[in-house]
Order: sequence, then structure tokens, then C-alpha cells
Amino acid sequence: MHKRNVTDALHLQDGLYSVQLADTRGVRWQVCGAIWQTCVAADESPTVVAAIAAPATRWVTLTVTEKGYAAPLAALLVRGLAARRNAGLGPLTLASCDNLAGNGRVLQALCVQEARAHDVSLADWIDRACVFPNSMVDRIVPAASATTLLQAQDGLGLADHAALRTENFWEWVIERHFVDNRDAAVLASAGVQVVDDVRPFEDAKLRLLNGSHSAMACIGAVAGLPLIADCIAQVPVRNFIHGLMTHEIGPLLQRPHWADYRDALLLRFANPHLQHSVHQIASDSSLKVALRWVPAAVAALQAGLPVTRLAFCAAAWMRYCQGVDDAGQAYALSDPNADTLRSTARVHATSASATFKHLGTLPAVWGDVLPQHPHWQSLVTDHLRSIQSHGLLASIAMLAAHPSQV
Ligand code: CS2
Repeated sequence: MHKRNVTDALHLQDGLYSVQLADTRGVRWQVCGAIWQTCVAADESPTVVAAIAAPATRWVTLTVTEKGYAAPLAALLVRGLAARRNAGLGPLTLASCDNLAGNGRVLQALCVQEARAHDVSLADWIDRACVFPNSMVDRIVPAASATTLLQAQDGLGLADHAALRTENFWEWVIERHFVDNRDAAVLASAGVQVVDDVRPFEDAKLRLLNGSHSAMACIGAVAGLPLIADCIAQVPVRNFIHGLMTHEIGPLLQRPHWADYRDALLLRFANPHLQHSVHQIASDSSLKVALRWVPAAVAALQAGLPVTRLAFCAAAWMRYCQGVDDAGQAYALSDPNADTLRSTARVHATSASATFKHLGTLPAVWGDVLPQHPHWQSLVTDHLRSIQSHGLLASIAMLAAHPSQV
């Protein structure tokens, strides 16, 4: 784990914590007993290494967010795997549960590269004997707030400092790729879908769910709508998100019944119990949009589909980077590149073309196709100009009033 307050709370509660499962059909509480030991990886790396190298360990699962896929993670895993191999123990299944395209392959490449710098035969063992299944994990779990803890106190009659709230929905789709093939049946018996190719599920989730989330995060932050449920309750925003999914993203997805997934998402976004903060989702946007919007926009442009709403999302993100909403209220930008993004967005705040030039061409965010594409450039710049002159919500409403543009 990453945060000391969470590990401390769990430690005091013997690893037990409660989860509120809530939607319009009702609210119930579940006490989870799956955790028996916790530690903060950065401060207690020997404990993590020992756990990876323990004879009984068969799997390592990871949820470390987009920015976690960096050298310190690789170093920790590789130390654990090296200790395992030195002890003559077998390889592991290492399953990333993060919102990355090809998350298993990303993790594998990171570990193999790290190992190769120290020990080529270890790198080969990690590459060939350990397995890194791709997977798609879907459940909306907002960060716990003071209200969550109060509700836990009410619902359970005792204080739970590690309580969470979530929705009833969950979906885990994983590639059939394990050290021990019998794991497939164990996972399937728990409701996990074990498939040969995760890609159609991963694309649908990253682009429809996470793409819409990031869109509403920027829209909500700039328009002063604090929660995802507040955003989707605004008819123009809801129509925008519906149109984004229906006309620009959905038609190129291979997930079967993607329109049902879209409709279910609109209900999930409206869940009144989740209280999902737009600022939480907006954090690390410079890393997220590269996975959530860019592949969808490139594919739509290639297929001749409209990209007006995707371009609007890009413009909304650039406006969001200014760190001040349409009512003049400042907010914090939580992003590894926050300082540069904010100062760039502010310096060029009155010029849409200069904003595009400096924020719309960042290769790490937008890749190399979109920044050069004249249609994309002019759409994003026009939307930015509109947002800067009329405000964000008015610009969305104007977009809906001119269906010929979409
Ligand atoms: C969200 C995700 O915070 C975010 O960026 O889009 O955490 C989202 O809630 C999950 O991926 C849902 O499965």
C-alpha cells in the first residue's frame, strides 16, 4: 500500500473493513476479511520482497494507478522475483488491475527491462516463466470521505476508519494466461470472465467509462459541478456524454452489446450514493487522457467518424489546466506536471491557438497524429475559443444546439 493512514487503520482493525454497496435499489454493508497483513511498500520494502518470495505465494495483483508504472515498482517486484528464484521457488502470475491498455504487457515490459539492467538470466526467467495476464477491472470506488466514515458508524454501529463506498456493479475480465491453468476455473467460479483476448473489454471500458469520467471531471471542475452525479444530472452534459459514446467512440468498439454497456454506464454515473468527486477523477489527467481519449480520437478520425465531442474534451482539459473555474474560484491541480500545465494554460488563457500550440501538442499526452491533424486542430481551437468566451456549460449547450457540427 501507499498511504500510512490506510495501513494503520487496517492494522488496528485486524485487516477488516466495511464497504457500503449502494444504488437506487438500496444500500447494504459488507465486511471484507480478505486482508491479513498490510504495509507501506516505500518504507517497508523488505516485507514486500519477503511476501513475493514466500513459498505459498502464487499471485501478485497490483492496483497502483497509471503513474505507478515506473522504476520503483519494477525494482520492488524484481527484487521479490529474484529472491524467489534464488530460493529455488517457482514463477508467479503477476496481474495488473490498473486502467492501462495491455496492462499485463506493460507490467511485463517494465519488470523485464529492470531485471535486464542487473541480471540477464533473471530477466529471461521473468519474461518466459512468470506470466502477466492482461485484465480489465471495473468498479467505481470513490476515495473515502468523512461522510463515508460517518455512514459506516451509522450503518454498522461501530467506528471503521477504513470504510469505503461503492456500487453494486463489478466486472473483472482476465486473459487466460496463468502459471497454473487451474486458476481459470477458480476465477470463473467467483464470477470473473476468463477470456482469450481482453482487448475488446479493455477498449470499451477505457474509452466509454474512463473516457466519459475524464470528460466530466474536466467539465465539472470548470463548471463548478463537484460530483459526477451532478454532471450527468445536467441535461446538456448528459446529452454530450451520450453523444460522445454513441457517435464517436461506440461504433468502433468490438465489445459485444456495447450500447447496453453505455446505457448501464449512464445509470452508474447517476448513482446518488457514490458522491464521486470530479477533482478526484481529474487528478493525473495528463497521464489518463492519453489512454482514454487519444486512441478513440485517432480511430474515429481514421474511420471518418465525428470527433467534435472528443475535441471538446481536449479543449475542456486545456481549460481545466488553468486551475480556476468559470465562477473565478481557484482549485488545485493534482497532476505530476501540475505546475507547468497551470502556468502554460494561464499564460495563454486568452489565445485559443496559443493554448493549442503549447498544451495541445504535448506528445506524451496527444501522441503524434492528433496534434498534426488540421481538422482536429481547428475543432479543438474553436471549442477552446467558445469555452473562453462563453463558459463551459454554455459551450456544451451551444454544441447541442448545432447538430450539424456533430
Ligand atoms: C476513474 C476510475 O479515477 C478515475 O480516473 O475514471 O478510477 C474509475 O472509477 C474506475 O476505473 C471504474 O472501474
